[in-house]
Amino acid sequence: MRLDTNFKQKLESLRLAFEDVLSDYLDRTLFKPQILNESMRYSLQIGGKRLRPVLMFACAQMLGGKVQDVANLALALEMIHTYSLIHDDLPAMDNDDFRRGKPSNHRQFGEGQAILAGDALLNEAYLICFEECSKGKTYRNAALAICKNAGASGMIAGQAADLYWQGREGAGAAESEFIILNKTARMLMSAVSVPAYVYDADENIVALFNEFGKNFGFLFQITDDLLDVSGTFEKTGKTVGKDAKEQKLSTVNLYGAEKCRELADHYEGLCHKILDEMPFESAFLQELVSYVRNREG
Ligand code: GRG
Repeated sequence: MRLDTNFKQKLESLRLAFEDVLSDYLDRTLFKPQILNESMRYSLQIGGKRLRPVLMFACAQMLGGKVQDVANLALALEMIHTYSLIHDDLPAMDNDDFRRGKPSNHRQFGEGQAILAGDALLNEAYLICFEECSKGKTYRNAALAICKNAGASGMIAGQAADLYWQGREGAGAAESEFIILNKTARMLMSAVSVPAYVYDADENIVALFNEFGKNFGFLFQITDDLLDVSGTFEKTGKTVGKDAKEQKLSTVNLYGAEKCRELADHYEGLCHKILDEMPFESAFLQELVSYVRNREG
């Protein structure tokens, strides 16, 4: 019970640490025209779990470093994540009217402005990554990981495959794994590997962090798919029940909910095991894994 309270306090304090980083950035940034400024801020500020920054900060601390060391890269990653959600919600993609419990960006500002808000967030994120590169080789490696995982060999590849297979016959486990690895897990691999790069961890440690991020990504996506059938709008902040209606290649559509619960347990176990193998104190991340397994939103 005490551990649980400590976990929730730390989760909240890391989330708030990121909100401070974001506020500082927004305080010193003003884009023109006003509609661009508003639409970018709208999606950055309407909440979200901030899972990727929290993971990055927790891994930095686990390696003996500080939140501040990776603050700008966490900001860049969350900006890329936010752009991907704006574009994913567009009528040409997932066509969703709600995100994070509020009207999605295009419902608020129109499709054209939503596309531009997403483009702007992606470009600003790359600008931050470039600026971080001036801190030296370790930061260049970290920035490179973020850009690779988000790009044509990462999240965009996953999204393209996801879109391709929607409503199409012939996809199985291999296609589903490709989508989850790229669309979901790569961004989480960035979150956990950036601190390892920044602190110049040896390559075995970087590989362990990436392996953890990958399995955490599978756990996260499978629980996301389960929430699409058993979650609520109030808790998830998005429309539920869409995967079946729109014939998505979700794990629940492919394997059924019962098997997905088993798969989620499997990936949860793998995440715990990888953390056990790490030569660091990992209590917070261990609890975060269980928290994601049991999440309702
Ligand atoms: C448009 C290039 C492009 C990519 C879109 C993010 C994404 C890729 C699609 C959204 C749909 C989806 C199921 C993505 C998998 C990853 C995922 C579950 C994202 C939602 O992340 P959360 O739950 O979001 O961390 P919050 O709102 O909490 O930040």
